[in-house]
Amino acid sequence: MGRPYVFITRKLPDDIVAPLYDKYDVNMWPHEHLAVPRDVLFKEAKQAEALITMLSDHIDDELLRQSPKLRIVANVAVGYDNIDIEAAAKRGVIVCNTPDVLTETTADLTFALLLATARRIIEAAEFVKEGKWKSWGPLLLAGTDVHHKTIGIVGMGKIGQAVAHRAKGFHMRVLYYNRSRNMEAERTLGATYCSFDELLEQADFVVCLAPLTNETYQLFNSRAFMKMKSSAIFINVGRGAVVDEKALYDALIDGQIAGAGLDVFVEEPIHSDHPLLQLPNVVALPHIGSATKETRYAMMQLCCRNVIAVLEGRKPYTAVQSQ
Ligand code: 8YV
Repeated sequence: MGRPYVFITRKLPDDIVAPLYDKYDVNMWPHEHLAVPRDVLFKEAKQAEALITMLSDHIDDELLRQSPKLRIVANVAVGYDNIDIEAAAKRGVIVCNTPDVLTETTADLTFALLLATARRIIEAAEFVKEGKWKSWGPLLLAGTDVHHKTIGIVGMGKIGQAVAHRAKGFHMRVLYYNRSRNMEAERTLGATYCSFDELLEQADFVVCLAPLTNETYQLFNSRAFMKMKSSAIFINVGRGAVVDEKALYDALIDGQIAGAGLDVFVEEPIHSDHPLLQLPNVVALPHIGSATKETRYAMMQLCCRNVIAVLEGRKPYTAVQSQ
């Protein structure tokens, strides 16, 4: 019997994949920043016992059906909305994600984006670099305060909790909405559980960290934006499709809300002529929530460890359960 075949859909650093090369026949899509075409993915998956995938790879029932040898899909992300986990479970394919290792890093970015949007940091930095700083005025690039305000966190999982922890340092009142109550966040951080509508009505900063599911798809629609304060800032580090982007655009244009900080979009990469990117009160980032060297290394490493565990017949470290 030959060695198991592992396909990795993006070029990963040599030192990360070295333990796989020792044991398996490994092939990597040779590009670091370019997604593997679907036909190549199908061809590779047909032979593979393990796939290491990115959010941009759609692992659907059709691909799983045509990949009879497949035993594990290890996704370099905590989210797994790119994978049909029911279909994988049906075919006995284990799906793994990368929880925990990215929690603090993603919470840091969430808070950085909140601060950047509230205090107009990107605009201000460009103002200096473009030579526009000629004088001083009392309201020049004035933003809005963050400290002592109310933050409303939608999706109080581990990342939500880490964001709440940071918010406490800014003396903020923390509200949250989640499919189930997070007693630890309530006990240790004084977070208050409320309905989605109450959160929208009361929060100065509405922070979306929700995963994309059938229930959360376009949760933030025109009705939701209408409920928010006209001074509210909307932050999304969850998934783009949790938001109706047209409704968000209209809410920003009509002054229903004051600004938005977005790390995720319906289509990624977002096209530079997208209407949202034309608005001065939108801060947009290229999905960098977990993007520090330390954390991305930890995520890739965890994927490799999960692959080795499954191919050696052991229990994976971080398998996703199908609901
Ligand atoms: C991904 C993310 O790591 O983990 C997630 O769910 O959204 C990011 O942290 C990144 O998009 C690479 O797949």
